[in-house]
Amino acid sequence: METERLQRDQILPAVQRALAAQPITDLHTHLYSPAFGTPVANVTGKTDPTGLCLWGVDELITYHYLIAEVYRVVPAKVLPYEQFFRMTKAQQADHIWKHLFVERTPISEACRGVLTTLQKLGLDSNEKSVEPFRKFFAQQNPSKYIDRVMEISNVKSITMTNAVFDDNERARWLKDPAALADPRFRAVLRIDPLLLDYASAAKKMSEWGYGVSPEINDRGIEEARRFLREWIDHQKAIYLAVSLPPEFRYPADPTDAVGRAGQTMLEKVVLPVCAERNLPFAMMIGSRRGVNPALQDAADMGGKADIVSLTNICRQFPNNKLLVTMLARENQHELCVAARKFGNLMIFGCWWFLNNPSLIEEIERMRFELLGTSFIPQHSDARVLDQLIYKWEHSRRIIAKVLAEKYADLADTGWRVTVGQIERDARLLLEGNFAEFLAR
Ligand code: FIX
Ligand code: ZN
Repeated sequence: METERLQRDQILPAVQRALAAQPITDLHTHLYSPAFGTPVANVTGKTDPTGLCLWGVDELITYHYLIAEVYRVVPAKVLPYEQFFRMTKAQQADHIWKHLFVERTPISEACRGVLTTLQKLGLDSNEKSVEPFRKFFAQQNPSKYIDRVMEISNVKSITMTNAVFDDNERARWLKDPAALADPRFRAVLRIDPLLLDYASAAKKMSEWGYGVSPEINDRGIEEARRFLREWIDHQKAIYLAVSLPPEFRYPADPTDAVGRAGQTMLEKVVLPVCAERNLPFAMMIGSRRGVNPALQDAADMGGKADIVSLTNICRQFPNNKLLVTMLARENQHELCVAARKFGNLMIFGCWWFLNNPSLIEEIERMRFELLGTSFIPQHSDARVLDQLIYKWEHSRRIIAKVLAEKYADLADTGWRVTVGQIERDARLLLEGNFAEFLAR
């Protein structure tokens, strides 16, 4: 069976089966293990209002994607932003459920995601209120619930985003790092301020005891390297990461002092430490922060970024491994072409506003055509644990459709398409390419 030629009508079901059976390594999420504290009411009775481990129906419904969407329906003139953010989580969820799920049809991808998640958990989403769902979630034990979500979504490894300049998160890492260890979760050292706002990063590093000054000098560079090395060890980080605006340029404009400080940190601190530890550096490029700041986490949008800057980095730092995703649809083709030129560039995911069926389909098709199977098609970016269920269910379905078309095209040439090949490719796409890139 493994090596038998599949008939045309057997291809799609075989691809769907292989992708469903393949355990996933999710390489970029904003999820945390329960040891980071959970604000969600649960059977253990232990809650932590500033905890980072988010799960459950109120978190699902108040996802920042849905906050943005409810403001299209009930504008700020009717419900001022400050008033919304002063409401409790449950009140916010009730407001969103009423306006997006009861009084309108929940067609958008973010709305549909809540419905898929509830369905896969065995809940009927046809409810006028959130209350019946709350009862189900209040009975869960967070750690066991994580196992259940991972089983339903077939995610075997969750990669966190650990913002070292975030005071809440940093305090938790310093308190008891051993207590944070959880084999289901792996850490990523996220360092945005170091590249985007050197002045404030330097101030913090200096307060924390590193010999870093506002003017960059040799000692400061060595101390910033020490800071990264110590935190890589502390978190056991598997890569370092940054999210960059569309305006990011390498090399920076000589008149842009902030950009030049970021360039020095990139060239002299971040990339050398990554190379020395053989860790990838992830660049997520194209996020324009705070377009409507009153929307808080929902305030950001995207913009077209500069591919030449990326190819400059790939060329000048051949000993660095770069994991890259770009937010603009307009950047996707040139990003694929760049990946053909540089073996140290691994492209991943359909990020944020691209994580919609129509765009995933177009992007994956283009990637298969330009790169074969040598890329990482998706990551979830889940902020709420339960979102693993829908983000992966929806993406898997599209990847299967596109991949099956490609096998059918091969079958047309007389090539023998087999289950063995399909399973090998499913492993590469959902787990192997990332694992091999880390190990390379
Ligand atoms: O920078 C990032 O990692 C982004 O993914 C997030 O900041 C963003 O808010 C998000 O949740 C996108 O899906
Ligand atoms: Zn993210």
